[in-house]
Amino acid sequence: AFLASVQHAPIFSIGLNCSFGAKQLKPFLQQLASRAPYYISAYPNAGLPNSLGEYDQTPEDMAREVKEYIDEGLVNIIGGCCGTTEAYIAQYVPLVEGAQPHVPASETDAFCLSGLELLEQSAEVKFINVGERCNVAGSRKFLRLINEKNYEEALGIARKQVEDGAMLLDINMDDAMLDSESQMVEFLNIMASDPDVARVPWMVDSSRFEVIVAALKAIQGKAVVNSLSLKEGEDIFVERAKIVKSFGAALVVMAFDEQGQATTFERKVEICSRAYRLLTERVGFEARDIIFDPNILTVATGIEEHNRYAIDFIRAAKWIRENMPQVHISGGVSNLSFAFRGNNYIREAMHAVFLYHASAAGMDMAIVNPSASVMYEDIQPALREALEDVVLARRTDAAERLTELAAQFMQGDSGSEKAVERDKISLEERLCSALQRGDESFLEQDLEEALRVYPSAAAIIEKPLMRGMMRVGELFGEGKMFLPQVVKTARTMKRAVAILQPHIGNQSVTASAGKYLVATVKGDVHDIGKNIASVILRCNGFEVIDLGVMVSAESIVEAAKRHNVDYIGLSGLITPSLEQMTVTAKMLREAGVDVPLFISGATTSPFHTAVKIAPYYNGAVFHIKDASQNPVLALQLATTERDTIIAQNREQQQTLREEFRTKSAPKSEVLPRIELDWQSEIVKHDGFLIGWEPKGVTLSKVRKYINWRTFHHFWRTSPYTKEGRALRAEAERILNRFNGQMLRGRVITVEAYSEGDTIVVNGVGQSITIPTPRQKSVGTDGVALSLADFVAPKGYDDQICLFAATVPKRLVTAIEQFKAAGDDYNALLYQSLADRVVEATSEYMHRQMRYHWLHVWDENPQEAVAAEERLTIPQLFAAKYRGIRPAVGYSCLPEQRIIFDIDRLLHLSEVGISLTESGAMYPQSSVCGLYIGSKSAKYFIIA
Ligand code: THG
Repeated sequence: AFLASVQHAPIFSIGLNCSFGAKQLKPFLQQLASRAPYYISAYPNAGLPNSLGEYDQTPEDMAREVKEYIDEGLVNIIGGCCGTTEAYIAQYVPLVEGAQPHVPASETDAFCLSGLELLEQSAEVKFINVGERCNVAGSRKFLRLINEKNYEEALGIARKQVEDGAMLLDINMDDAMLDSESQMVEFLNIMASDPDVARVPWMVDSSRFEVIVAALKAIQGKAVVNSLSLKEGEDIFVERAKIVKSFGAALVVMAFDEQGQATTFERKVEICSRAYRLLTERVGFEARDIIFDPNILTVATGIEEHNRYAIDFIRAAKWIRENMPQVHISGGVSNLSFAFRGNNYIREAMHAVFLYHASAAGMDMAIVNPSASVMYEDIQPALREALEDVVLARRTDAAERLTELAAQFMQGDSGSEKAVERDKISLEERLCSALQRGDESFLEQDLEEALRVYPSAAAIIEKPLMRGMMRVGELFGEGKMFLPQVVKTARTMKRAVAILQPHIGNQSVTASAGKYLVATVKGDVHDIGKNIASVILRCNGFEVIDLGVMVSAESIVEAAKRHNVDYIGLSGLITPSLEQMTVTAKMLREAGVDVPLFISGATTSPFHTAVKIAPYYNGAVFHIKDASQNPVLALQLATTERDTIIAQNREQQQTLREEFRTKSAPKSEVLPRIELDWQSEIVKHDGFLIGWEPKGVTLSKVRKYINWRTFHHFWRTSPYTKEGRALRAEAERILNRFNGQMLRGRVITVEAYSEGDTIVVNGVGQSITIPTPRQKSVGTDGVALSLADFVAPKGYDDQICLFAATVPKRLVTAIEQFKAAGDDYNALLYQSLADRVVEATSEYMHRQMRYHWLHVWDENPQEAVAAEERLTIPQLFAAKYRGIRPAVGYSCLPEQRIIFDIDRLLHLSEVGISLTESGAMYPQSSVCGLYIGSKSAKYFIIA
């Protein structure tokens, strides 16, 4: 995309900001040098930064690499950026003396447009199709959505066209009832926010030039203007074309002039030739950026003068291609078939026939409905002949004959191709693939058919549906399917079972891979990992009994016995849940349950499982690191490998237990600690408790603080793949709906001092002691750290902040509603977003607090605030600010119960957070912790 913009943007200098060393920059420079018609100035870093952010290359090393640039003629100016000094630059002076500077590449002849990505016409991409559906004059639905300001669905129309293969999108807001100019700009800005839609170049379609100019200002890539014509004479045409050229856009010219629309071959040719001369001679327009539209007009209307409209377009295309070989030829194809409105199959077939002939004549672009699927080759011969009679004007009665024939092909919607394709595959295949694609459009119809074919409803679940689910499980295991798709699949399965439910009655469904009970233990509300595990288990053919969150040991025992389950999975996030898991394991043993027990959740570990759970249970106990591993292990246990796996696991746990005994032997040595100069470290105390809340601040404010990397990590997608981009776009659309929701959070400043490995906080009339365990061994700096090291001892008047944040109420309600409706996919998606939103909120709150604090912290407040303002979002994510923000539950702040003490000072319920008996926060997307502001605190790594 960068190369595309360099090549064609109407600008003279472009900076590319990237932290590259000379070696890393070189391949990029080579591409740039061979393709861009510009002089190049390069100033690489002294290599890539090492893990400390320093640059290791010497001037000599770097000069060696830079010499290659000069020898290959890649640059006109050479310099140095991060890590370089005069000593480096001095090395380049002899290298450039007498050297051959870079000669700018000549501009390519290829026709290029760009959105976020380059669209280049080439031997492979000869024909460019433009999506017509974002047009208020051409789509009733789009017009309605724009009128209702339902931009989300309107954007969906744009996205669907790209999915259907549109390489360019036409956007038209010309409606008498709309303020076209502002409407155009508003919608383009929304389109720009969707990475799938912004990927392709855009064509701005308006008969009003002000609208076009406003649109061009809102577009970053190389766009197409649709259109100008000679309707208002040469001067206006030339003046406007100059403006279009100044934006670097390509231009559609319609075959209109002062006398009106060109309908005949001669008039089309006459107007296009005249426009061509004006553009190339008076405007200096590149011929390859000109697109002629010789008017596609409606045929088969019953009016004789219309009979030659199509053939005259085709002939004109041929003439233009021969006489002005560099230009492009386009047209709005759907106009052709207005006479057959209501018969989409005939319309699509007519378009296919027209494009077949017109592209052979030289047409290389078309505005079309990208979802059209009728192929020239697939049209029945008799119909094709009738269509060609019309398009090529071969018979005077062509229109009548086609009208007669068309009735047989009457079809309301353009689902034609789908229907045909579906007929080709077996029922079982159809059901299987519906599951795999998570597509419910024909589910009911296919299941009805299945009920007639299969002996029972249960058999349908056991055979085709389970097979589909198993295939999904396999594909996911092989990394060929993505988590979001898998979760969607599970939704389709649920829907299928719901449809079959009335027919199942008392029949038992048996093809299950086993019964798997899952629960988040008592005192804990975190269920996102557990929910993913359930979905994946279902995809692998397990019958999942999900007991939900905060489930007591008694309920787990009761359900395990009642359902006679084959596996039990316990999940929990906070440290008290570890204890609860032990309690549950013991109670299961007492009840005589000994099926394999799976332990998972953020604070669980192989160590804890081996030492604190396995000894208290009769069956095998496995620690699971990743939710998606649940079914893998369960399925393995169902094979003959079972005994070996269990024995291995038992052995490993024995080793861990022995390790634990030797490790936990009391250590006498006192580890070296850090010594800080408190005078310069701490926040000066000003005697008052400060409280702050993001009052009246909406979610929109914190969207830029959302760490999307973490989001993609959760969903195991890459931000750069199609799946990843689709997921991100979906997430952004959801957030759009919550933009106006109020943030919820609170920060207070309290007096604090350290005492050994604890921090003592003095609130109003309350004193709390926060245990901050010291690291068990020394780090690279030779000391063992505790959070308390960064709070001054008694007598220094130090302060820290306590904070808590949660997500807007409506987001929580939405998650609960999806859960209640059994919609796993949306529940997970919203939950994973809520987790990011609360993190973003605490990032924002922390930043606000630093602003308030910095003037008391630093000797030079202006500088301190300015430095803080300069931090980029990635720098914030990398915690490059002053101070740290540990949250309760991290190993440096492990005591969950301190949350009850913090609650007494912060009053969490006023923020919207409630606590379980174990100190878990509800909503589960909540955080609570400390801001510690001492200067050196940033050296503490919160893990
Ligand atoms: N040349 C150029 N630009 C153009 C056209 C052209 N822009 C507009 C138009 N013509 C191309 N776009 C469309 C869009 C939709 C339809 C036709 C042309 C269309 N719409 C259905 C109909 O009217 O039957 C609407 C159905 C619905 O409401 O969904 O056919 O020629 N340069």
